[in-house]
Amino acid sequence: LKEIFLKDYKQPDYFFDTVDLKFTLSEEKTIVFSKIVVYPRLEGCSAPLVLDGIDLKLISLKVNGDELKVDDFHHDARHLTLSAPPSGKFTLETVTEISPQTNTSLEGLYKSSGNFCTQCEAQGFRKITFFQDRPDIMAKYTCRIEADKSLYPVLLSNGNLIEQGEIEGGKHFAVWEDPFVKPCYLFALVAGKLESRDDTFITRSGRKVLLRIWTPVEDLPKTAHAMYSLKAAMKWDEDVFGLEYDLDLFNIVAVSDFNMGAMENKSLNIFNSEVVLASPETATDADYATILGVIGHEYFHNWTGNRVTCRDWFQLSLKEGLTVFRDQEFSSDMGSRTVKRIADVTGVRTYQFPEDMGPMAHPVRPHSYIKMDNFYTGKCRISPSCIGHDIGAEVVRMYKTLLGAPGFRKGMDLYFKRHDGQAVTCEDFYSAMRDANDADFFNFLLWYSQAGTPCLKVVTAYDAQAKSYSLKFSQVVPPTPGQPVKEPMFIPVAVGLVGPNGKDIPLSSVYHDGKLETITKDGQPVNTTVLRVTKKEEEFVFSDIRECPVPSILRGYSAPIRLDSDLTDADLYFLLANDSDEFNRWEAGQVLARKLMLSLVSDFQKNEKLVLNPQFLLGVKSILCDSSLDKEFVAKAITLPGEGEIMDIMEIADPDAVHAVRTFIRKQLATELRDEFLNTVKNNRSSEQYEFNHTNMARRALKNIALAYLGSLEDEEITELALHEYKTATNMTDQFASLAALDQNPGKTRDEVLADFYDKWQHDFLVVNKWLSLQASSNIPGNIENVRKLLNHPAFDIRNPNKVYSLIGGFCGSRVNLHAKDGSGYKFMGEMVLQLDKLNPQVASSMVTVFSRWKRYDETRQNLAKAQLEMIMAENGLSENVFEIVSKSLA
Ligand code: B3K
Ligand code: ZN
Repeated sequence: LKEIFLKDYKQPDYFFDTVDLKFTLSEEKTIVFSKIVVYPRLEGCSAPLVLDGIDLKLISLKVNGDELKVDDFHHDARHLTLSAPPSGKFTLETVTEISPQTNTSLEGLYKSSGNFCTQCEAQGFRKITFFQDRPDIMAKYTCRIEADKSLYPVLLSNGNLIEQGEIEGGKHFAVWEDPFVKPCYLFALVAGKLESRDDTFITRSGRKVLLRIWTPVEDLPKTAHAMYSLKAAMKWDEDVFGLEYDLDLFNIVAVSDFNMGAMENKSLNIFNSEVVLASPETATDADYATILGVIGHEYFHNWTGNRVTCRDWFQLSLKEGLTVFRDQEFSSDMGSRTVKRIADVTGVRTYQFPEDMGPMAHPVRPHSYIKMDNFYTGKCRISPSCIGHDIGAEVVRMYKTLLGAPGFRKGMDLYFKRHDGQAVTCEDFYSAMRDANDADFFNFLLWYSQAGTPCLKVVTAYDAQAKSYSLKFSQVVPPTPGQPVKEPMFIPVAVGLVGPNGKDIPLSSVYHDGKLETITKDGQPVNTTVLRVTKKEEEFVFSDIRECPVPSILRGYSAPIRLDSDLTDADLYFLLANDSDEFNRWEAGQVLARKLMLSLVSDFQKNEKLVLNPQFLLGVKSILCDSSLDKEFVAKAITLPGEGEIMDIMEIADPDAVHAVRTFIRKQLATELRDEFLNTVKNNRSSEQYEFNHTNMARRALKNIALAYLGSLEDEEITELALHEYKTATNMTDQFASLAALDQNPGKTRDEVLADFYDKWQHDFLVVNKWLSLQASSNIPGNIENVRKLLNHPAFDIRNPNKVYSLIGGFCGSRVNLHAKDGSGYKFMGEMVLQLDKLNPQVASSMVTVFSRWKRYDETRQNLAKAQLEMIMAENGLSENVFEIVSKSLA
């Protein structure tokens, strides 16, 4: 098992000019014919040509039309090496046999529900044919597909359809030509029984683009929202970045077996059906929002990823960070910016920060990897709504924070001007941003190379006499594997000062580094300024501040760090009520909640009686009852930080205490605010037809969080209410929320309503997955038994990633059951990882991640988790994916 290092990157000795592929698909095997025009990078090159190839049967190998002699090449389990290729340009023809039918890894060419499809990123193309499987090999492709016409009436690949017709024996063929150069990870092929929803989009220069979303015929009605999302994304990219689609056809195919969310193959995006299909009856608001974001994401890759791609996989963030940033912005513009920001920051805290604290901690641009797929971080490790690389998006966001929207746009324009059609690096993006704006980014590049979440401490002081306000920053970047000592980072800190009247104090200058800096914009004072914190310790002093303000620091979460300020509870309540930066209003509530939860956790551990701080209760009440606020914002603001987030800030993570405390606070709030919550439910019911718009979604979000709080009370009136909501629901958002409210309390009603839900929806596998995941993630003590039973339920299938993420991944959602002190949760996960690894290493490795931070727990749990890791490590034939995570965890 080989570790690959960034520092070892070398340009390839040979480039590929054109790649002509032919696939003959059949039930037993698939034959892949490939004809590549190869040329050396440097004239007179005599280096061997090394091709990647895994699980391929080589049938024939020709150079310039002649079959190669056995002595002239070497073939092993991973490579095909031509020891002395001809000098100059030559053609390389291979014929290989593969077996998509038995490919359960869902990487390369495989079958899903009777249809053929591909997944090549990051390194799946080598499972299709012999190739230099690396993104800096960019070539022009044609692809001919031959298959049985009745079984596979639709044959798709990248680019334009240039020919199609019948062949004898009931077969037919299609030839596709992609006019753009691309790396092989963007190659795609689909063959099957599919129908399409068609629409058109006229680009701003007048090009008419045919848009087609392909699914099995029965799912077509559920593609309307995806089509809406696609058209919205195409328009948005033109409006915001001036980027237009570049072909006459754009295809999306939905498949039910897919390792992650979707894949941006050139003009043939392949999607996990979970992030395409939606109807009001079967999909929740959250699903609708995810679909919008993922459709946007994959579409935006056409420029950021496809037209300009990565030189090597270490540069993943070049395309993923940037494209996630773009989809975040798109969703913000389509809905509520604040709510989207809150959701994204919650994502960073839930997925990125924990990773930064564990053995897989790595910089945005890793220095090495064993299996690249392990480096797609964020939600994608555990859920099909993966669009990976949230932290990379935060880095891109910082450019925009520093440059402003127009400056950022200038940087993007220059990036495309310089690099269209190229495979480039993170520095190239950095340089474009810098050069287009003549900007001084100091040591900003450290964000790409230094791992760990920086912690920024702030000490504040008001000098009434001098009328000045000082912020003293000190930063620490914690050590991570292989990086014991860190340098201070360049942290953009957006700051406003809120006066006693609750309004922002206009700021015009700040004293820093011995100089007075003007911070006006167009000659006018500003409400928010971005401080450039670059040193280990550093002070900024605002002058002419006539009254003692409360500072609003890190507005909009201007950098992906942990902030530790000396603000008092009173300051935080003040910000919660007054901050003009809505994100920081929410954040003030979160900081208060984190402090409260931590102090109750310590009471719990000391066996003391838990008492809820009355001021916190009042804070929640005033937000809940403030009708001037956006309802979705209220829903977010009254949601407590997750259990994982609290465990992360404890010295020794204690899942039982954190769960007990979070449950206690929820129940207390529900008891004390029972009437307010009841009114909230009653006043926010849906009366109209389902619509995906912010107002309606916000109303449902508020109603359903109120119902969730009430559901924590084990009381008959509430059960009746929730049952009523369940029965009268006209959309899945409301139906599922009431089911989840009832799911909190074990007993007859819960069992009945779960059974009823299954009865209703057993024909719809996406809805059934929600049912699996709700039960699996239940905190009911001993729920592991139920989860084990569900493994044998007809609705479960271990070969389908979505089902695994729902049931096995869902189980990990219950911290108390996963970390049960009898070791039952760990044992279960250990068994599952081994089973999954034989079928699908990518899915297995996403599950094994639950063990990676075993050192964060008490000794008993450490020993139990370590035993599972060792058991997995001892297994023969472990995949590279799982090996990498387990070995790093044990190191
Ligand atoms: N680029 C893909 C992710 C591929 C993951 C490979 N294991 C999807 C996306 O970025 O949306
Ligand atoms: Zn992506």
